Amino acid sequence: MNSSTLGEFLLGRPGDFQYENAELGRLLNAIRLAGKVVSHEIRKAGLVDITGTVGSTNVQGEEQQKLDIFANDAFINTLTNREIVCGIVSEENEDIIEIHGADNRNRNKYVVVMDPLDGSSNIDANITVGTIFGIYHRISPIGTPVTMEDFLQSGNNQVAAGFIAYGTSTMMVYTTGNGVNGFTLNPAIGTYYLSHPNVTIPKDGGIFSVNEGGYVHFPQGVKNYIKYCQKEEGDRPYKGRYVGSMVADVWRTMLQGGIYFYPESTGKPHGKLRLLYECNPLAFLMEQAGGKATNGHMRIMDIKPTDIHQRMPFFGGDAKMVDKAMEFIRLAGE
Ligand code: AHM
Ligand code: MG
Repeated sequence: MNSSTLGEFLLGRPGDFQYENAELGRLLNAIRLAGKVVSHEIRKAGLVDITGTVGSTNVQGEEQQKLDIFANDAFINTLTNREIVCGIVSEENEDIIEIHGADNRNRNKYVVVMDPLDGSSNIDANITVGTIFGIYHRISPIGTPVTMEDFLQSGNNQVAAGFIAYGTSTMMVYTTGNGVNGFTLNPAIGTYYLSHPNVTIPKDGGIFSVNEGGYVHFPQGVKNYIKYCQKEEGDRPYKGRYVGSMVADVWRTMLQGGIYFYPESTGKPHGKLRLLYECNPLAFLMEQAGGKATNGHMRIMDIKPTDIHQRMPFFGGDAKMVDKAMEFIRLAGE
């Protein structure tokens, strides 16, 4: 096994970053640190009764925090303190979080979009949850306040993206556009080790992953595709797997192949997943692992966002399987 740590790996790949290497390295360092803090807190869930709702008190009489708020604060504080980021969009905050910098001169170059704790409703059942992040170079001039346009960039402009999964182990998986690498945290010493170099989605994984509970509300093309996956023919029926934590479903897809999708439905005309901080970062990873990510019609990363919390249907995974799903959608005329 390669024993490279995440820190060594970042230092050893100076060509990885389109922009200032040292700064982006520092930014990824901030994210890996916040990930350790959140991981530590999540590992206590159930032990110290920390999964309660905001406002409740624990046995010591201290106010409890929901873990997604804890994670949000941990990432915002860590990113703010490092003086690299001029703004953050988080699933937990309605508005842009502006970071002016210690001297109040808006000198920082990057913006971060994040879902600090995706799938948090799964925590009580001891199921994997994750932090998803995307990093962009700001568009507005340095020295001016961050603007909405800095965040409404298409996923193509991401300079790095990834996730931290808090599962059976804690992992950080990221890309800077030069492939996907995964690092596993050794909790005893607090260090991430390279455990999954150059992740590539296997072809013909034969797994489909969707919340079939929504079947009756899906568009006809999606229904037809699900029937195709279930049909006894050739290498089908495919196996069905659905965790309900996007990070876990996407990571399994990247390791074992297949397709993960969250389509639109009658109740959710744009699906559920958020374009900026769920779809785009995971689409970047999918593509960098040799797969594909679309909204059923076009590449996720080509979409120009119109709203920071915009929702988007998502079909990601093995390119052949995503193409097949899109073919069914096209044939149904949707
Ligand atoms: P969240 O950001 O509120 O946690 O919602 C996103 C999650 C994804 O991780 C997951 O794929 C999806 O919601 C599951 O939704 P559903 O329960 O509708 O299948
Ligand atoms: Mg989410």
